[in-house]
Amino acid sequence: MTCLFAGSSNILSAQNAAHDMKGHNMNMSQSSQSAKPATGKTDSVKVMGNCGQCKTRIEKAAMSVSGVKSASWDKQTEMLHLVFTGDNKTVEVQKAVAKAGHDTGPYKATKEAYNTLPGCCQYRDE
Ligand SMILES: [Cu+2]
Repeated sequence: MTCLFAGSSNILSAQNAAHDMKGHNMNMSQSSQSAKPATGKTDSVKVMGNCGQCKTRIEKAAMSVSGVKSASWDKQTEMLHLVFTGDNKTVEVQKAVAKAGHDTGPYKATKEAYNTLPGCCQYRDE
């Protein structure tokens, strides 16, 4: 009973509000300030890989870089999502990841590093 009553009174006030808006042309200034996080706090980079083992290896390499708060690699998109404690460490992360055997952007794993990967993780078509 209280629910019903509250319900109908809500509808009434909603109608009133709509009416008010027409009359007064409420200026709800929607200055859309794009609330982007400060640059360097997070980043995403493409890292080549195949499987769950790759994920573990890539994330471990990323986490070994100081200033990296969290690292998460998505097998489907092959994107490594990074969160930093301070400055952007993407380049350092990419170097570490390449050293672990995974190509990322301009940083390529050396043949030696690549060859240490288990067969299931060898993502190159050769
Ligand atoms: Cu793998």
